[in-house]
Amino acid sequence: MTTSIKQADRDVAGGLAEEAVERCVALANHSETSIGLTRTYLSEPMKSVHRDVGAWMREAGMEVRVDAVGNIIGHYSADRPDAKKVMIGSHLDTVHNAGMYDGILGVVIGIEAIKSLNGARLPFAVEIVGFSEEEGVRFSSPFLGSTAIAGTFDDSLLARTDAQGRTLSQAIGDFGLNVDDIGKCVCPAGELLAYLEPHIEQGPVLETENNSLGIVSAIAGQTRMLVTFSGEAGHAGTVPMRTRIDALPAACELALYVERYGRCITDLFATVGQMTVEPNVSNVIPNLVRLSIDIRHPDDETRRVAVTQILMHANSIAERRKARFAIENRSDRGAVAMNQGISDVLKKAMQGEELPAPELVSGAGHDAMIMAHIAPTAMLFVRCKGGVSHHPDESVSIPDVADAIRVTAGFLKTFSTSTKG
Ligand code: HGY
Ligand code: MN
Ligand code: MN
Repeated sequence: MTTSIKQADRDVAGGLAEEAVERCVALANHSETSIGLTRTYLSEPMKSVHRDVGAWMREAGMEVRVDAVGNIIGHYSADRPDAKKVMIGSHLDTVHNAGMYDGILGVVIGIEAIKSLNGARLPFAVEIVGFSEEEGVRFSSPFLGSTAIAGTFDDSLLARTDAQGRTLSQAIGDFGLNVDDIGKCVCPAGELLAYLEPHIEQGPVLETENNSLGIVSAIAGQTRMLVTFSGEAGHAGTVPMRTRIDALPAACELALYVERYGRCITDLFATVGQMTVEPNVSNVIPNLVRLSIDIRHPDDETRRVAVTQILMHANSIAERRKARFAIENRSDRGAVAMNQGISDVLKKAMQGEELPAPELVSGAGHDAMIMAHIAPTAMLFVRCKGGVSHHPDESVSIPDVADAIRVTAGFLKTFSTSTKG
């Protein structure tokens, strides 16, 4: 392609990238909180997100549907009937006090890549998906959207309650969806040719090596648990120190151990992100403390050993302090390698844009680790400033987003030359 056409391509992608970033900023207005961005599973603001994203999908030539677990899907039909499909997307829910690009950018890049086709059809359909729940914030269970499409949705979760006591099943009904239709979300076997997830890196590697984009080789496995220490409540001014069974110092001992353990194993990530104290008043000795433990590693055996070690230590703390302790396993997912063939197509698209194609492991979890069980899957990482994520300072540059849109469109064009659809 001559440089002038290439430059024209770049200019178009630049305009689409500007629009993509504006759209991420616009979606950040749809929040459960008046300050900052928090948008958890099927919360009220998700309806406004569906309104905006649905409009953008239709404008790009897609038919739009929302499935029974709240995934919004734009369908861009193929150049022939009964063609198979490629899915591109990410998630639209956020953590508390989130950044504007985690998940959302991948959906918007997908829409812009379809827009850049200017109505040209491919030998396969393309579906842009905005998954409804990846973070696992509201019901402490991640990937509710993608597991429904992958056919691995855990029905036992329907009875799980959120902080307000609403069950998952009620939340689905509250949003105007029908829990009896969850089975209809499943993507029929063999229909999906590939899944591609564009996503911010959420780490510093691309920025450190001065690359705008990267290809994910594998996604680290992750274990999320809730550990509860139970002691004895009592008057803070009268119960002698040596006779107390105080649940809070027990939990703090464990939190410090988790950090220490995480620091001594290469590539291990060990985090206590949540801690609730009961009765949580200053003049009562805490009798119940619940803490979350999040363990990740690219190697599953190393992660499993870490989980065992940490729980053994928790047990020894409880025994020594005569406290009781309980574990609840909230989520446990093995590491997932990305598909080499699809990653090679992505690499070819990057080379077509004269971009380096560095490979890196993702410590963060993604819907791609679910979709990889039903289709050849690849992830495209986009540099984010300082590697900051899960924070309001999360940010991307328009040129990097333009690279990602061109590469995503290039992926579709390259893939279409190698598929029968
Ligand atoms: O927590 C994660 O791994 C991702 O951001 N959901
Ligand atoms: Mn996230
Ligand atoms: Mn994410």
